[in-house]
Amino acid sequence: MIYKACLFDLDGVLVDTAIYHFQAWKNLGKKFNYELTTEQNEQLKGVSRVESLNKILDWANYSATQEEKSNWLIEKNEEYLRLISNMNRSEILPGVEEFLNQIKNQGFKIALGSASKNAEIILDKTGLMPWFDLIIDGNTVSKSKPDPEVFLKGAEGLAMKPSECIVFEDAQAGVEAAKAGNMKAIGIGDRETLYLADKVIPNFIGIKANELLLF
Ligand code: B16
Ligand code: MG
Repeated sequence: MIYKACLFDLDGVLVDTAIYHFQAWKNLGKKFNYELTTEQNEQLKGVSRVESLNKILDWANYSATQEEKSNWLIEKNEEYLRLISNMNRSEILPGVEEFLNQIKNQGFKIALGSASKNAEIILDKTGLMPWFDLIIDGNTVSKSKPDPEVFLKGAEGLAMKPSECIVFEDAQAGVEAAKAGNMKAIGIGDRETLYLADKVIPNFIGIKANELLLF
């Protein structure tokens, strides 16, 4: 099988924005006297903004009005944007740029497949944008992972068949989305959590693309 495209999740794969999402949600939790834990934050990875708020309100057992919810989504995002305003190249996860260089040189098309509506801002701030042929993000999709929409749109936008695409994901829901879309999935993280992935690597440090992308 010849693979021609690589589709990357953003948070947890290329950069670690989870710390900023956590900080912003924790601050918001003060409004309804709720202290979000690091374990709960894990469960918010890859989950859209509105679904994240719904989960947190469930955990807090707080029944919010529509108006509260709309205001809080805006406030959380304002705080998140403030927190990421100084992001720069140093926050690209180790080995990522070297890996992107390798696959670009090997002729792979590269797309982003992220749930975040702030993906372009982050790619701009970190200098990752020039590697990407296509951005599919929270502004382009209507269904959240594990629905395969984000990756199927990526394949379609690159004019590739799903079977020609390899997805890189750190969240279980993202790996499920890739498999549901009939794509190969490479998990970034630990094997226990990402057991549905075709391969799992802890990070991109020292990874040889020609070996990893052999299936
Ligand atoms: P935003 P990914 C996801 O990014 C994050 O993991 C998740 O925690 C966040 O809620 C979601 O983006 C939406 O982000 O509020 O910026 O639209 O992992 O899909 O790249
Ligand atoms: Mg992620």
